[in-house]
Amino acid sequence: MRKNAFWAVAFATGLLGTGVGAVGATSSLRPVLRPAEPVVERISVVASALRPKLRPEVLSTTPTPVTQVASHAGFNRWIDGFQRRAQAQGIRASTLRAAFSGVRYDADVIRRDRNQSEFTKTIWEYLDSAASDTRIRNGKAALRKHNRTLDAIEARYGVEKEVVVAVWGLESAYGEYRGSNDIVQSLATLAYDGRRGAFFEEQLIAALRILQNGDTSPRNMTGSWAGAMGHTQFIPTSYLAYAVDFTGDGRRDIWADDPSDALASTAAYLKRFGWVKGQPWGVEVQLPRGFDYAQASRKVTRSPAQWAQMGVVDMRGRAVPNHGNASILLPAGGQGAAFMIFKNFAVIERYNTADAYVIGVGHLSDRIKGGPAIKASWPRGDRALTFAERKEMQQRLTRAGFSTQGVDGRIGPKTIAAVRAYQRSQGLAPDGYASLSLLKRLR
Ligand SMILES: [Ca+2]
Repeated sequence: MRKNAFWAVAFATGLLGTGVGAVGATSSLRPVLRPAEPVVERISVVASALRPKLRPEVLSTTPTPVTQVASHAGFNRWIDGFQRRAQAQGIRASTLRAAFSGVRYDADVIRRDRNQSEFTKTIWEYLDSAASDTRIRNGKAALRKHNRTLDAIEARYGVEKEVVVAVWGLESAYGEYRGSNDIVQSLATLAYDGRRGAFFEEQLIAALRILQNGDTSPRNMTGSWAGAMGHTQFIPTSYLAYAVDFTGDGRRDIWADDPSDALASTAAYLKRFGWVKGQPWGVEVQLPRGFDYAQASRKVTRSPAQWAQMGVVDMRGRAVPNHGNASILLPAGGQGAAFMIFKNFAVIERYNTADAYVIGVGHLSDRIKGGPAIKASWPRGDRALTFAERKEMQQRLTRAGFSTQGVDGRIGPKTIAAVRAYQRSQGLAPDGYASLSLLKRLR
C-alpha cells in the first residue's frame, strides 16, 4: 500500500473524471477522479497502480499529444472489428445496433484524458473541499431526505448510512454531478484511442452486457467521460460484479434520479470488502513528544491500548476505544494531523486508494454524523510538489545514496522509505513526508 507522504491528490480537469466506485481495472471499485469541478473533486492517485479499483485510474501513463490522435475515419473501422470481438463474447447484434446508434468519435473525451495531469493538491486543500461546510450541510440534508431508505440499506448491509452518504457526496455531490456523457461513446473512443485501450475495451464490453441485461437503456446510460456511472460512479465491470437492485423492480438502476439502487450498491460493495459495522475508519490522535516516526507505518499495527501505552491517545487525552488493531497515519508528516486507522480504512481504499480520498470520505461521514472538525493544524505554508519536482526528488535521493528504486514521479512506499532514511541521515524526524523543504535541502 502506498501512501503516505505527500498525498498528492491529483484532480482531473474534466467534469467528473473517472469514476468511482468502481473501478478497477480489474477488481475493485474505485471511484475515481474527478475534475476540477467546484463541487466534486475526484482524486486520482498520482501514483498508484490502479488501485482503487473502482475507478479507472486516469492519470497514469505518459500522455500522448492530442495531435497524434488518429482521425476518425479509423474509428468506424475500429467499431466494426470491435463488434466482432464483442459478439464472440456473447453480445448480440441487436444489442450492438442499439448501443452504437449515433455513436461517434468524441474528441472531447480524448482532450480530457490528455489533460489530466498535474493538478495536485495537498491533503489539507483536498479536505477543505471534501468536508467543506457546504458539503457537510448538503450531506445532512441528503441523509434526512433519504433517511428511510438509508436506514434500510444500513440494516441490510451493515454499513453506516453516514459513510454511504459521504461516498455519495464525494463521488457526485449527492447526485448533482453524475455526468452526462454517453457511456458507450466515451468508452469506445477511449478504447479506440489506445492509451489503456485494453482496459477501456473491457469496460465497453461490460457496459454492453449491462444494456443486454436490460438494467437500463443506451440513452440513459450516462456518466463521466471516463466511464464512471451514476450517483456513486461505478465503472461497468464493478457494476456487473457488485451493483444491487434494492428497489426490487428487477433492474439495478444506478442512473435514475432515485439514488436507492446506487446507494445500496455502494454499501454492498463496502460490505463485500469487509466493512466492520461500528468500527471507525480512523480517529484523530495526538502523538507523544519524541514519538518514533518509524512506528507511523501501515506495516506496524497495535491495539489501541498498546498505542495508548506508548502515549498515542485521542484528542481528549484518552485511550482510543478498542476497535481492533490499528496503524498510525501521518498524511502530512509530523507537522500535520495524525490518525489511528482501522481495517475500515482499507475497505474505503477499495473505492479509491488515495489516502486523501479515504480520509475525505471518513471525515465527511464523521462530520455528517455531527462529529468534530480535525483539530490539528496542517503545514499550510507547504504546497504540493509538481510531477517534475517529485521526479527530481527521487533522482536526488537516489544520487545521495537513498535509492527510490526508480524515478516515476510517484511517492510510493519505496520513495517514502528513501525519504525516511535520508531524514535519519540528516538528523531530521523520519516522518517520510516528501515536502518542498526536503527537496530544497537535497538541492
Ligand atoms: Ca431497482
